Amino acid sequence: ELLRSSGLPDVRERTLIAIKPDGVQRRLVGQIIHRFEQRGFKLVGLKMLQASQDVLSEHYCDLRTKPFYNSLVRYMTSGPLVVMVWEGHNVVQTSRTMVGNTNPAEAQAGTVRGDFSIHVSRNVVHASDSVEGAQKEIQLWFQTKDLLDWDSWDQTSTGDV
Ligand code: IDP
Ligand code: MG
Repeated sequence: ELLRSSGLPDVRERTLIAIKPDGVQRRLVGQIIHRFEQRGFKLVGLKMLQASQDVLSEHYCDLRTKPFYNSLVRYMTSGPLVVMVWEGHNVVQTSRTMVGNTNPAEAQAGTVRGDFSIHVSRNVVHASDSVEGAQKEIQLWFQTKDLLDWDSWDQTSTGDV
């Protein structure tokens, strides 16, 4: 169902986006945030942190048996991450499109990975791959109190602060 009874798009969907250590090292934080703001999504949570092995083993639990798993954890703990929750209509699927293919060699130009990376082991950004996955990841990385449910001034009737 695309529209709510108000006629406005359903904006309650949320996804987890993380700028990986290479993205922080390469000073790409601003450009990546800019793309999500420009697209029209709403930032509801943001923090910079050094990830623990425990959180990463949960975050990447589906990949534990992969040959690259240990190097993936080393990469993800090699420096700070910027972890964010973005909200908006269809944000999970649209973010995946904006981020591009896992393998930068196959990521389209215009996507984050297609514009900023060349190798799958340094692909700059994470984006949740399903609505259910996003809910799990958001719970893993954020406490509910740190997600802010704010209204856009341009959606209130008077614009008064
Ligand atoms: P995704 O990040 O596009 O959702 P996943 O398959 O969930 O891709 O893999 C998670 C992360 O694991 C990738 O973003 C990438 O950093 C890393 N990764 C995936 N496949 C490989 C690989 O073949 N070699 C090295 N790292 C990989
Ligand atoms: Mg994934």
